[in-house]
Amino acid sequence: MNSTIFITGASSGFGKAIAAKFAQNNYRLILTGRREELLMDYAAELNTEYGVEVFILNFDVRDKHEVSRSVNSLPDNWKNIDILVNNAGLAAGLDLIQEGSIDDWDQMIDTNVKGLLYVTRAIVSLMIKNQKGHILNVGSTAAKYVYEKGNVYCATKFAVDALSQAMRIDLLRDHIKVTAVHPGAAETEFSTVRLKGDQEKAKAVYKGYQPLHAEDIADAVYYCATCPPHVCISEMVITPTAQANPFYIDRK
Ligand code: NDP
Ligand code: 8X3
Repeated sequence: MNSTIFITGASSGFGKAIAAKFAQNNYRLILTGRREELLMDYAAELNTEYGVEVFILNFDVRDKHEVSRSVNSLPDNWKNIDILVNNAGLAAGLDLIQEGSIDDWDQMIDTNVKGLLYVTRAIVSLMIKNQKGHILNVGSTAAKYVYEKGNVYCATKFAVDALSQAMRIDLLRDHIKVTAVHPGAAETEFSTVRLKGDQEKAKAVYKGYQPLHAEDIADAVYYCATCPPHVCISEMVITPTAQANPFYIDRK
């Protein structure tokens, strides 16, 4: 049977591009997210284009009961998960800490940190049974540097970095690889979500330089996930050529 990949946040951006990349390479896909209709349409598209099997799970990563119920509901022939990509996440707001919205903070912490933990806990026991697997966590350059108004978002991504290191240690005995992929600026729905639907401000984030495409991150994830069994990429930081880090962008 072909290998199976479980992707959170597959309705948009990186998750969607990762799904396409693995579909092109004949993986069986488990695609998850809250927007069920988008996932259903995309599953049909991938199935038609690449002939791959796709299973949809529709849940909010913040709800630990929904997460475990959804993962437990997988039919037996979908439970041998080879790769988990913890990608679902968001930034909500861009505010000084003294002006930040507590609801935004809750949403980011609950999604980016607690959601990632809930999904990992549900899937890792399936991998441990097989004594193999690969978890790839999507962090960010915001996991490496804190910038003005990035406060809580950066803190959640620092946590993703720390948890990736911790998982790599704890799962060593079970032969499970753990990789953190840390992208820089990429034009997806990310900035529109962060800026609460303000398309103009979101576009301005990427003005004057070539940001990453979601497909660039999909290629990186695919590379990390297809190294030989004895090779584990611990982490990969990927920025646009025009970006050195969150502070230095060569805008023309
Ligand atoms: P998008 O907004 O395009 O995609 C985010 C995905 O996460 C969507 O599929 C969304 O699905 C899902 N998601 C969000 N909240 C939840 C939730 N509560 N439960 C389930 N799924 C959820 O952004 P990106 O593709 O850019 O972001 C993907 C990851 O990459 C995030 O972790 C982000 O922090 C990180 N990142 C992004 C960068 C960028 O510049 N774009 C750079 C570095 C890291 P749905 O709404 O259907 O639930
Ligand atoms: C997204 C990249 O620079 O907006 O994680 O934090 S940044």
